[in-house]
Amino acid sequence: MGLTDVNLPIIDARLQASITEEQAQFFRDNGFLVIRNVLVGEELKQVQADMQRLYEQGAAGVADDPDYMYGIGVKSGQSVLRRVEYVIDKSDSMKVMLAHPFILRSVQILQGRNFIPTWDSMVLKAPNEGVIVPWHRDAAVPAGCTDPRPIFNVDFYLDEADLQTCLWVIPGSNKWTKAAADSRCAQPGFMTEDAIPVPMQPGDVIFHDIEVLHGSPTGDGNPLRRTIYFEFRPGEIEAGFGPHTLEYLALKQHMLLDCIVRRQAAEYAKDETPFAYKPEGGFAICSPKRPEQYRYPHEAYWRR
Ligand SMILES: O=C(O)CCC(=O)C(=O)O
Ligand SMILES: [Fe+2]
Repeated sequence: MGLTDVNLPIIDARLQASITEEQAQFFRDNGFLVIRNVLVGEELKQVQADMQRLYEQGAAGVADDPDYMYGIGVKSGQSVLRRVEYVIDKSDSMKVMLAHPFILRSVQILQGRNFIPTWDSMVLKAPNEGVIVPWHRDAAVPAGCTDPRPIFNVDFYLDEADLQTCLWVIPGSNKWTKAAADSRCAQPGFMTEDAIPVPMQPGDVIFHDIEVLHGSPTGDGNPLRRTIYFEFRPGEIEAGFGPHTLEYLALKQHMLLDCIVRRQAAEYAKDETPFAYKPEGGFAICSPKRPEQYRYPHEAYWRR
């Protein structure tokens, strides 16, 4: 069997409550998983509208705010918005989305009950700027960690990604050595012989392991593409190896609990069974506290 002959599981979030054990194993083996129809109806509309506002605000130019990150447009040579950090702080529909029960139940299957939400960002492909995202890993597993549970991003697509512009992944590259991954990333151009494309519709989600190789080509005349990245980590890996302090983990757990309560008050989530976050052992929460903020800057909580 060739590298790219993977049998993608077909997962529709409207038809099951979480990923199955078999689908979880596909993710562990291949480093990615596609889930259709996670955001639907009113939630999709609300999230799209809020992120459109944020995109337009950012695209107009936000000075002196490190949360708004710009690059040079390939076509225009102008400054273009490429990323916005801490989107949960910037929009209520992002707080509600963090508590999506299908997603949290599935994260729990892969990471255990003590999972922690870490990064939350919007990644952008500006219209017509043909930005290429070269082959990369998002991050390395912390040094010294041998815990096999995956650290991964949940990518919520708010716009279509067609074969011209979509993400490509190399199945199984999450298991490669650093040397093998570095050598593949050093190949010139955006080579796809050993990769598969992952076309997406608005509301679909990709789980991608931080160590799976991925990237996207330059699409000629590409439309705007907005993707929300929520990263999750097993609490035991964070506690043992960082990169954040223990204080950060507790703050983010309270933030997550608050977002779960917020979701229960959202009209568009009223018919669903909420996720029950029940961390245990040293991660157990005795009394939930209202979070003081929704933006805990990573650099303020790095370990020494
Ligand atoms: O959305 C894409 O095409 C890739 C973005 C990406 O991998 C990243 O920003 O880390
Ligand atoms: Fe990435």
